[in-house]
Amino acid sequence: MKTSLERIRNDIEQLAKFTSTPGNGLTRMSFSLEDKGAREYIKKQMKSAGLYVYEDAIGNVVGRLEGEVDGPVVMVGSHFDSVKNGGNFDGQAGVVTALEIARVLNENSIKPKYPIEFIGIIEEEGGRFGSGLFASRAMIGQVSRNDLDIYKDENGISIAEAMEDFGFDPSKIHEGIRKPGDIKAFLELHIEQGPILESKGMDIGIVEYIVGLTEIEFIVKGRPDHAGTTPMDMRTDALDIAVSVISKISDFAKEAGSGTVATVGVLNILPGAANIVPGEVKFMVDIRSKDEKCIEEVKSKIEESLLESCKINGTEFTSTEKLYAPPVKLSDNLINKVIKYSDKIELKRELMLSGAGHDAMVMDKITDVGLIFVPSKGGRSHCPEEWTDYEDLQKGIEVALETIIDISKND
Ligand code: HGY
Ligand code: MN
Ligand code: MN
Repeated sequence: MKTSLERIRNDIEQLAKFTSTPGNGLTRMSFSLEDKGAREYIKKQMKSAGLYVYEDAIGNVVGRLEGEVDGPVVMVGSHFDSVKNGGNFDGQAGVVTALEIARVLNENSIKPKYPIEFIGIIEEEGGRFGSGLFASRAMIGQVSRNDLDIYKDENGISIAEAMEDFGFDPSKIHEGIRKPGDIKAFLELHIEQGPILESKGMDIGIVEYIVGLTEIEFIVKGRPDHAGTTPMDMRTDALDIAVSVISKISDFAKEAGSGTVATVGVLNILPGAANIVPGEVKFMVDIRSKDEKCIEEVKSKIEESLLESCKINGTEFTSTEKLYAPPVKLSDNLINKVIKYSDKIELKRELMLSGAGHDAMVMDKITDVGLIFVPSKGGRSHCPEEWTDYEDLQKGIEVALETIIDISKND
């Protein structure tokens, strides 16, 4: 092992301190105080690994190691924002991978042919602004200046305002765009967030496919009325209408097959008082499948069911797709390299489908992408119980190190 277990453990433990919910998992929203703390830690580690450190126009933290040629960069990293009350490894494991690779290259004076960029990516979860895969989508030019005014947090602060507060100029967002050809390859290490590797006794997962996903916001209009004086047959209860559809969504997913999943993780009732008939209900549906047709099938069943229920109640609904990412097949070139180095280190490996979305699925639009999984204890993630043994993380980092050395030294 060329990497240091102690440094890996220390990175995870230090990063875990930058949370707004100490004692109840990791909560690190983009452009927040916690972001600031984590960002400064990452920058400090990058500087001490001899990198040229900068923040791009999107707000990502980047450490750069020059190569012999001024060619396309090899990029390695992951996101450093989190979900609410999440775990210490989601995204963070991939950032620590980048930091540790940078340190090993530095202490062994390894000079690559191609420049390497080690990146801490913001707003992958969309936890603050409801805009998942934000920074990677911005990197490939899929986020406009106008979007920065539209995406808002629960206090109505837009990404543009939050960026300005942080010292970034939202009008310069386009300067963070990477064109096809700018990046030679993008490698991400991530925790599996599922039970497969642990249950099969595997050391690492090599991702072949990432499921497609959509996140849709539905708003059902009702009529707020007095809960005590309004007879049941005179109500337009937005919650009644929404629940009559929400209760069918799990079956819609099962009927679609191909491992399709659907989740309602957000449900807001307005005005939100015990003695007022719900006047409006907002709920978010997250639908994922390796088959795009299944995603479409579940989405249209929900909309048809809502249309019917609203018609019966003389009301209406709106649906807004907040995020869409099609399923992707990752690069065979990188899959084969990760296989080669897993075998060299004699690790037990498994080719996999990722049920979680990752920045890798967006970067795939402009470059070859590789995604390495390390086991999650009990398959748990997006919760304070999320855990990966440091020794397992280190094995994955060793494979990532060998892969990065290979692709940054060879054409
Ligand atoms: O939702 C996801 O799959 C990822 O954690 N953003
Ligand atoms: Mn996540
Ligand atoms: Mn993640």
